[in-house]
Amino acid sequence: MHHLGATRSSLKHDHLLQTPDTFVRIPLPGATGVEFIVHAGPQLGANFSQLTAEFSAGGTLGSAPGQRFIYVLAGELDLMSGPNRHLLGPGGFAYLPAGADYSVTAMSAARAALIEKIHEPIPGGLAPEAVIGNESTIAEVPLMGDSSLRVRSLMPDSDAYDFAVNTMSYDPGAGLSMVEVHVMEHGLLMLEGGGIYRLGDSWYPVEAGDFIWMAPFCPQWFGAIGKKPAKYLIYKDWRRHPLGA
Ligand code: UGY
Ligand code: MN
Repeated sequence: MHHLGATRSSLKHDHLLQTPDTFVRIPLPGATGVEFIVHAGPQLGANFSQLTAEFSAGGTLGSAPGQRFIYVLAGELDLMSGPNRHLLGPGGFAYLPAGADYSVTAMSAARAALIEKIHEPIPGGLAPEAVIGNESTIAEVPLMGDSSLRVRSLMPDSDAYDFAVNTMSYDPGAGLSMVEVHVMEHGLLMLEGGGIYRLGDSWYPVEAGDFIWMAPFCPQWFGAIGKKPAKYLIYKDWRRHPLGA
C-alpha cells in the first residue's frame, strides 16, 4: 500500500522528523540477529549517532565505535559487563564507555534505542565509568518548577561524561514553558502519547514511535495534546566547551 508519496517525515537544514512509515532497516557489522534503523549520524550533520536495534531472540550486538548508551524499549536484554550479568527489561538502560568489555544478547524478541558518541575527554579529567540501571528507580524532577512536566536524568552529571540522556513526561496539555534555542543538539524518540513539536519555523504533529533530530540552535517547543500523557527519550551533548577545549 502506498500513500501517493505523503508522509509526516521531514528533513530541513536544522532538524529531521523521521516517522515509522519511512524507517529502513539495515544490518551492521558484528551484530547477528539484529536489524538497525539509523535515525541520526554524521551523514546528517549530527555529532552522535542514534539507532533503534530490533533483535530476534538470541540476537547479539556488535561493538560500537565509541561510547554507547542502551535504553530497552521492549523485550529483555542480557548484558554481560565484565564478569557481571544484568537482565534489562523495558526502561532498563546501560552506559558503556569506549573500549568497555561487554556483550548484549536478546532473551526474546526485543527493541532498544542506541545512542553512540565518540568521547571528548577533558585534559587531566576523569574517565567515565559504566552505569547500569532502570528508569523506574530514578526520581522525577519538575522542569523549572512545573510538576506537569517531569524529567528523569539517566546519566550521571559530572565532567567525565560528555552527554546526557533524559526522559521527559508531559501530562495532557503540558508544554515547554519557553521556545528553547540552545547550543546542544538533540536526538529524541517519542515513547508515549503525542502532541505538537515546533522545530525551526515548522510545527509538526508527532506521536509515539517518531524520531526527531534537532541541530544546535534549532528553535524547539513541545506541547502534549490528547488524553494520554506524552513521554520522550532525549539525548543532548553536555558539559563541553563550544570551542572543544
Ligand atoms: O533538555 C532540553 O534541552 C529539553 N528541555 N529540550 C526539549 O525538550 N526539546
Ligand atoms: Mn532542548
